[in-house]
Amino acid sequence: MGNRRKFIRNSIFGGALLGALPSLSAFGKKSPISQEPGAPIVISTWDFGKAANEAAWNVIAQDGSALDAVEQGVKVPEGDPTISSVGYGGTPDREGRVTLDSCIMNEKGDCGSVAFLENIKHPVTAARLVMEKSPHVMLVGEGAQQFALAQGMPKENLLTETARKAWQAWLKKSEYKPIINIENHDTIGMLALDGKGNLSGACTTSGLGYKMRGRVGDSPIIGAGLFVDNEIGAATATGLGEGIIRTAGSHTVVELMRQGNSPEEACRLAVERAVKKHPDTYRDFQIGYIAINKQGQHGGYAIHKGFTYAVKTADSLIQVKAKSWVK
Ligand code: SD4
Repeated sequence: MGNRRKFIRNSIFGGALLGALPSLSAFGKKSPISQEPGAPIVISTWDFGKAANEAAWNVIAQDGSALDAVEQGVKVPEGDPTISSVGYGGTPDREGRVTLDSCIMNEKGDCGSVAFLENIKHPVTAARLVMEKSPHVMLVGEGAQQFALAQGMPKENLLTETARKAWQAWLKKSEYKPIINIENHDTIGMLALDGKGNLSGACTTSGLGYKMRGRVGDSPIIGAGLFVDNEIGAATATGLGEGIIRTAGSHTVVELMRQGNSPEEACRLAVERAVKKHPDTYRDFQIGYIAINKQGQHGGYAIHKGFTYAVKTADSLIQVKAKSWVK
């Protein structure tokens, strides 16, 4: 076994032991333990990324693949009814229906996606099934649901009582506008680099609260909400999907890394592009990107303050405050 591989194994299993100890929390600081280039890492958007990263790390620590890790990781917020922006318990559309968007992509460039999907609690698993069991990349709406059911996924009601009551209160005014940073209960995008040096990513959401029926955001769009290129790096997005799609956000971040930019610089330049594309409106909405490169370096950047992401390595689990365009 080569030195690098040995190091990776040791750091993974060292990390598994450390996992039994309380998580290190260094909000807003760099990782207290520097990583060997190429050592495994999992990052994901917002504060709920921490619990999701732990689940993903359990896969990586057992020498599992980045693909399995990101699926298991994002299933945590998908299944949590208290999180109002992903999966079960998600905020419905303006007609009171929970419709989910999700995608997944592996190191080979294989990808799968579902959009406008109803009554399936784990859309990321449906997206993976599209990737692995269908000849297509993307299925939407009824067809996506039919496919998920045919693959053995259960049909479930995803509208919780809390979400139903909030929707009914919203109906009284029916004012629709994006709320900057809907603090820490937004889309989860997750990226992982595993012990074999492979990258994968997943992105999953219930989309903008009280969106128009049929609206699909960036999260299930490969290249917008997520992009992985195993030669270079991976990126994922959160925030106003329309702005992310218009600038092919995550693909742009990966291409900027290909040009030699660090993950943070690539995210900053992609945010700058979105800001310039929306000169009259960018102050009213949030976009946040996170990225990792092949060396396992990570970075993030957002239009506005308040965007955080969680970083898990063998030695630590930290929450990072991303820098922002608007200071
Ligand atoms: C969307 N980007 O549907 C997603 C959801 C999100 O703030 O991140 N909302 O546009």
